[in-house]
Amino acid sequence: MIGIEEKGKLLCFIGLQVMQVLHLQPINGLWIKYPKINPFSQRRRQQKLCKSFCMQMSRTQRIMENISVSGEVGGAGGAYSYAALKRLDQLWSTLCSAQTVVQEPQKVVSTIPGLFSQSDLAEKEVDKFDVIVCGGTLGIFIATALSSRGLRVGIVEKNILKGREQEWNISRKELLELVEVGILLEDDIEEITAAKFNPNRCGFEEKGDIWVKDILNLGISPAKLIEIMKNRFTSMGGVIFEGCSLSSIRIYDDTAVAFLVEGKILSSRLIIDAMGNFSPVVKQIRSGRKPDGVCLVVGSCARGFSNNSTSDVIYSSSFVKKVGSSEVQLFWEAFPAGSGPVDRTTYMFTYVDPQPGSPKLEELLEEYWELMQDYQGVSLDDLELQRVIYGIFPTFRDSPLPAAFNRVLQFGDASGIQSPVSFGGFGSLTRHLGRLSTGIYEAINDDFLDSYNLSLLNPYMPNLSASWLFQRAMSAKQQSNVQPDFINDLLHVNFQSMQRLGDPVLRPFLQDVVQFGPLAKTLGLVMLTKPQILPSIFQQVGVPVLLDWSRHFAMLGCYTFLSTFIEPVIRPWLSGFPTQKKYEWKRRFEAWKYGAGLDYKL
Ligand SMILES: *[C@@H]1O[C@H](CO)[C@@H](O)[C@H](O)[C@H]1NC(C)=O
Ligand SMILES: *[C@@H]1O[C@H](CO)[C@@H](O)[C@H](O)[C@H]1NC(C)=O
Ligand SMILES: *[C@@H]1O[C@H](CO)[C@@H](O)[C@H](O)[C@H]1NC(C)=O
Ligand SMILES: *[C@@H]1O[C@H](CO)[C@@H](O)[C@H](O)[C@H]1NC(C)=O
Ligand SMILES: *[C@@H]1O[C@H](CO)[C@@H](O)[C@H](O)[C@H]1NC(C)=O
Ligand SMILES: CC(=O)N[C@H]1CO[C@H](CO)[C@@H](O)[C@@H]1O
Repeated sequence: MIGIEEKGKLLCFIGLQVMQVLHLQPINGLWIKYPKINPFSQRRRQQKLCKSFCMQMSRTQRIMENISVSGEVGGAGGAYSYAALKRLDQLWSTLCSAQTVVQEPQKVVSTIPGLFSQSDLAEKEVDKFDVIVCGGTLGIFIATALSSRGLRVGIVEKNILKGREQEWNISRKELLELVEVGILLEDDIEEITAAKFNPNRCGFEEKGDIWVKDILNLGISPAKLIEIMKNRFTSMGGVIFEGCSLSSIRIYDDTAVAFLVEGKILSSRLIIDAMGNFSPVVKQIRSGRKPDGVCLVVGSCARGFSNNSTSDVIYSSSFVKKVGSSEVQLFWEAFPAGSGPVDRTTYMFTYVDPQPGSPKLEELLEEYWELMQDYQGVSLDDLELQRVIYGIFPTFRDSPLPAAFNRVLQFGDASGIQSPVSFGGFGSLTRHLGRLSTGIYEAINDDFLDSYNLSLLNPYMPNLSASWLFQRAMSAKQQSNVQPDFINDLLHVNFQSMQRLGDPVLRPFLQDVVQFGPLAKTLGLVMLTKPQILPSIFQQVGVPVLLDWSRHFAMLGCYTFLSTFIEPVIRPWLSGFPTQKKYEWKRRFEAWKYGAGLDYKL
């Protein structure tokens, strides 16, 4: 099979020959017949022709092939070469064209009744651990936290375990949560911070801007952070199996055994699945079902910008736009990059339904090159591109994912605990790490490792479910009768109201935390100031989604009440409860508190 590049070259060659014979030349899109002339100018013309043919290559391909992609590893965006982009687009198309099930998933996990015995494995050597974490990039954090409590932990990572070059953005407040868990030192924060930026803008094209401070205002180097974690983890006796992939898992009554493609066999009491959105275990649990919504992200990091000390947390385009064959609402983010004073990362993202006709990543990138120049007020010719970034983030309405098997727990993006609006996987990890490391440690200590007991660690959270509505509200509907500028308008009204209500309302929201009081106040104010927007909201998201949302909103209120008033009454009795009840109640308290976003302190 010949690749796209060869095809392009072949086409170019054939085209040239044909044109030579016919004496044709393209001028302003018309094919003009040119007279026979001397060989010298003919060669010049030939070069020009070749250039115009090669322009048939997409701009994205030309740009990506001109950037060296050495040394990049997979992360949220994957390995950033043009071939990798094509592969991801292929996967995305399959997902879009599927009915409900993308692909019958492979059976990775199987349950085997009875106790594990070495003789089942024909005397093969087995490494013994308390916990095995599959997927190292986010998994290293929980692995380190559990090691620091004295457990023997192993990590299975299919690449070399290192952070990508592209920075993660986060607030200091969130990093301090890692310090609290005890896996990061305050001094480390300075070391890993590559860029700081303030103020931060929430912009709405043609409507106005809202400025905040200290929101997602640090660019940290994942490479350095992961390096620090890695050293800490191994110094506590942790073992990393790099370049190893999970092949299958067998669950016995007393043990979970992981078989690696490379032939190693690891046994443990608990396996933590931190393999992200596309984890094969998650695919099996969800029976290969297609996601309910998807966020597509494209972007780049480039040198040559001028105004560099501010960031855009979100910037929404004024109108929905046609990309490929569907209408999308585009949003932007821009952050100064740590690699140099005039470097900047800009992202363009959109929420779509995975259905035939949804835009491909390459189509979005083509749009991005054009629009980014207006958005940032620069010309692409003045920029030196360093890397191109893209990713697909699926969401399922029923998140977080409860444990489906004994002894296997989803963690991080695999558990679906991140916000369906921002997909800040690392931000959500920082907030839940303390809760999860304590909970997992207790589960291991007291042997609460069956699926029921483990599910208490990934409980229903009304704040997460309520956020689903926001994603719906922000994704353009095909053939709708709402105004094309509706989404931008809606966001602007909401942000304006939040700003009027002050920091206790605006700040948690911008850090992905949905709370009952602030949400109720914001909605109240929006209805008072702009009641005429209501009918469009109904049309945009539909009555079923709104009804479902009202249920989660009510639960949010309920959890807030339980956490504020009931928990203090029950907590003093906790120490007298039997172990199993104590474990259950502790998890219930956490579900109330986190489900209502009450762990957030201003
Ligand atoms: C390719 O990259 C180099 C170095 O970054 C740059 O000077 C050159 O203009 C680029 N060429 C194209 C066609 O983008
Ligand atoms: C840079 O950003 C600041 C903050 O928005 C703005 O006030 C200033 O006008 C900008 N400067 C330029 C040159 O765009
Ligand atoms: C912003 O860019 C200018 C050059 O355009 C540079 O002198 C300055 O240090 C940069 N500021 C920051 C905060 O990176
Ligand atoms: C939870 O774990 C405990 C301790 O292993 C066990 O006794 C109990 O049956 C489990 N609960 C359920 C519902 O399986
Ligand atoms: C829900 O609350 C938890 C705890 O505050 C927080 O970590 C999480 O980001 C919140 N999620 C959403 C979508 O609000
Ligand atoms: C580079 C990077 O991680 N950018 C992230 C900044 O934060 C927002 C919101 O959490 C994310 O959506 C971006 O991907």
